[in-house]
Amino acid sequence: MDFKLTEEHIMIRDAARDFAKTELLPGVIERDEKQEFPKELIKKMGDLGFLGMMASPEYGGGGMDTISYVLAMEEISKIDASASVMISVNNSLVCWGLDTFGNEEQKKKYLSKLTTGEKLGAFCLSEPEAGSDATSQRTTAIDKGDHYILNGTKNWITNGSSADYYLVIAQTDKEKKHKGINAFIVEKDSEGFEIGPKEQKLGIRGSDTHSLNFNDVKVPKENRIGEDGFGFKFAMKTLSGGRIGIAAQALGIAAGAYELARDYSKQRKAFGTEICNHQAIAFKLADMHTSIEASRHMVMKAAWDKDQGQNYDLSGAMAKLYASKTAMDVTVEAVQVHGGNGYVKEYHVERLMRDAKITQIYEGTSEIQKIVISRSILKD
Ligand code: COS
Repeated sequence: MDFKLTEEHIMIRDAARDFAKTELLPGVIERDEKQEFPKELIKKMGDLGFLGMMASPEYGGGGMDTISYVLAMEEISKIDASASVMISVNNSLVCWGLDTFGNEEQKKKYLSKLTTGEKLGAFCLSEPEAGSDATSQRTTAIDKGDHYILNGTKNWITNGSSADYYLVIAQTDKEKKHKGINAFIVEKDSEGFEIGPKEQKLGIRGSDTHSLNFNDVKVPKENRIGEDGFGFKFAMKTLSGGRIGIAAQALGIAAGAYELARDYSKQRKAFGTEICNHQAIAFKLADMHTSIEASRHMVMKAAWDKDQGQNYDLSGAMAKLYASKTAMDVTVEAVQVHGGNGYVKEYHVERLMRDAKITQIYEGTSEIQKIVISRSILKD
């Protein structure tokens, strides 16, 4: 066993840390308030290689391992979870999905632009009545020979209005249930494609979340990913890796809140001494640090499994389940350590607490992770 990061890993982690501190920290409170994320910042993330970290270099990707990706996700999430969800969706759902399952033409045409930030991607699985129950797709994709016609609505789509290319999951043959589902690449300017209202969210408010409508959208057959009926497997396999990214995001949110609470406790005085000298606070910090360190080990293990070509469904689900609970618990305690200051925006911890909640919901709720985990441990 080797717990030591390589020099390259340290370099990537430090680059992400610097970027988060210099580019993302200024303005993070305003972006949360205004619910916006400027295009220039997305471009900068692309220029620095954060949007296509793991994708193949021949298509403009960074060719990095999953460990590098989770290290960057952690650092960026410490400061701005709205930025890190864009990075996560583009990297582990869109780019990884296309790199792994797309054909040569699709990779040349779409992936090579998504890895560099020239174009942004979105992943469209959830629907008003198909969130956790993902096989119940109502969006239809009717086979018309050389093209499909898409109709339906997708909900809570990250990068909803800012994306250029959308990976859309839809039902082609209802009789075949999940084996009749397909995945498609849909371009933003397709006729009949409409961006719905922006969601007013509790957290990750800087990220751009919309519903999307498909009204007789014509999608060429060459934009289907994989064989006919591969769409549900595509979604499941892609989400399995996505969950490692969200686990790293949760870890970062927790670690960011913990670091703020630790530093605050060393300078804030009460009853004649810094509050970290009171056991009530010191024990909170001990608990926070311990659960963060445990989450970090789980996230790294899942990333390592993926890099080793081992199955990571179980380790990824466990990492997400545990790290997202840690994010929730730690951010609540970080607000508590800050007292009254924790409840106001300029101390950042209240935002991190609001941001933490989504990590227990998206890319599979905690309850879904428990389904994946229990099925996996009980199957033999
Ligand atoms: N990798 C590859 N294939 C997978 C898979 C995975 N990780 N998980 C499931 N599958 C396959 C199964 O093998 C099965 O295929 P076969 O019939 O060929 O064997 C098929 O998918 C259906 O699987 P299953 O019968 O287990 O489907 P369920 O309806 O019971 O649902 C869960 C399985 C709950 C795990 C799935 O619906 C899920 O992950 N839901 C949450 C979706 C989600 O994350 N939503 C958030 C959207 S993104 S913000």
